[in-house]
Amino acid sequence: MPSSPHKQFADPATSDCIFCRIASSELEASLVFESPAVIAFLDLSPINPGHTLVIPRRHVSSFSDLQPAEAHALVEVAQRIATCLKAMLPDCEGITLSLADGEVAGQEVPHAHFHVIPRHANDHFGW
Ligand code: DGP
Repeated sequence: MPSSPHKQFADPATSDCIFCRIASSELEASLVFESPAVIAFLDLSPINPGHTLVIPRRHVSSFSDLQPAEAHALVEVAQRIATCLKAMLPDCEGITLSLADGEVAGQEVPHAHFHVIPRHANDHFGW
């Protein structure tokens, strides 16, 4: 399990949240970025290689409930990761940035997160 300088003690209120457990290093994930407010890691079921999730470290279910500074930090990290993915992946010709807010919108994990998805010609991704 990777050690993190930002490791937090488990909060009983969020200990059943899979992304909180990743943020506290209780569960393993392939981290690509971390700061005191935001972490990013590879999606377990990637649509394309490099598919990354960007989450607030604090447990917030809905994007609408983020503090403005948290929302700005998420977008900034998502942009940095998009830039890196385009530079690093030879077949990455573009990026899909998406966020589902609420079950009806397709949100499966109730901890706000952006998907940063590398795109290439003929990848048949139909969101
Ligand atoms: P959404 O449907 O927008 O809530 O996306 C949830 C994403 O989270 C989905 O693409 C799969 C990913 N995911 C679910 N559980 C885990 C996990 O334990 N580890 C990682 N790395 N990703 C996960």
